[in-house]
Amino acid sequence: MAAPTAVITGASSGIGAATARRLAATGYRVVLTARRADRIEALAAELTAAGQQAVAYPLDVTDRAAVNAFAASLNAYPSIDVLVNNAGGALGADPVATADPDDWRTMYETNVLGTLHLTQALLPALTASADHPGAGAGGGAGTVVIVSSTAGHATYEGGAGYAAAKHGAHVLAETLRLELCGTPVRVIEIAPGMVKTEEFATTRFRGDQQKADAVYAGVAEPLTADDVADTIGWAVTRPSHVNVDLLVLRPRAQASNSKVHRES
Ligand code: 8X3
Repeated sequence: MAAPTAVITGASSGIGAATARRLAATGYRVVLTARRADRIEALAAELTAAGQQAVAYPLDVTDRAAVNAFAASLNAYPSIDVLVNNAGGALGADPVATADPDDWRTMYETNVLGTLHLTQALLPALTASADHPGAGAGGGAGTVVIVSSTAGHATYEGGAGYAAAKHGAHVLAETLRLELCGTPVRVIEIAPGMVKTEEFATTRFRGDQQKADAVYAGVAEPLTADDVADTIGWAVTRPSHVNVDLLVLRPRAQASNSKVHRES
């Protein structure tokens, strides 16, 4: 049987790369997309050398024409079974009074419109996909994963632009699930809290390492990208009639967006 295919956006680092590794190890053929070709090509080569199936496709999720061309290129595969909308991220942590509208625009474009582009472009293939191993019988079993955030469910000071975008991603997931009810495609939202990755906070603070480090200061064990990938891998490998609508995960030391236990 041909391996099921999973498309992962933002696969160049962090949660996206970890998810690609996890799904490839589970037996998926993974299609890695991100803007940075060198990174996804290196990861695809590494997975391939380990006997797994991986290809890289450089892609900017905000470029609709490029996303359409990418979707057309996937016709070569027997099926597209899983789409993990992971590309996104935060820019800035300024109060509403002084935040940069350009940051907000970029966050909306990547976190919301990027997810919309990929989902629209791949939905026909996901709807037509054959059941993956372990799934129940049926004519098709596609899975859309949306990696949102705890910022998609509550806000915090300095977080309005990011929280607004992630609330948008959450609403997209909720609405899509309603609209696809009765079709063989399920919609899974994974909402991570504090995850320490190599780039999330440094990108948010534009390379200011002190500010980035302060996010995790004193937190014994923030989540890792692997923790989130493990959860995504679990959710997508449930039988196809089982839908994990929404899964919120945080480190034990974080009880809410703003209540975090820090060792002094
Ligand atoms: C990341 C969670 O708290 O940095 O999506 O907004 S937070």
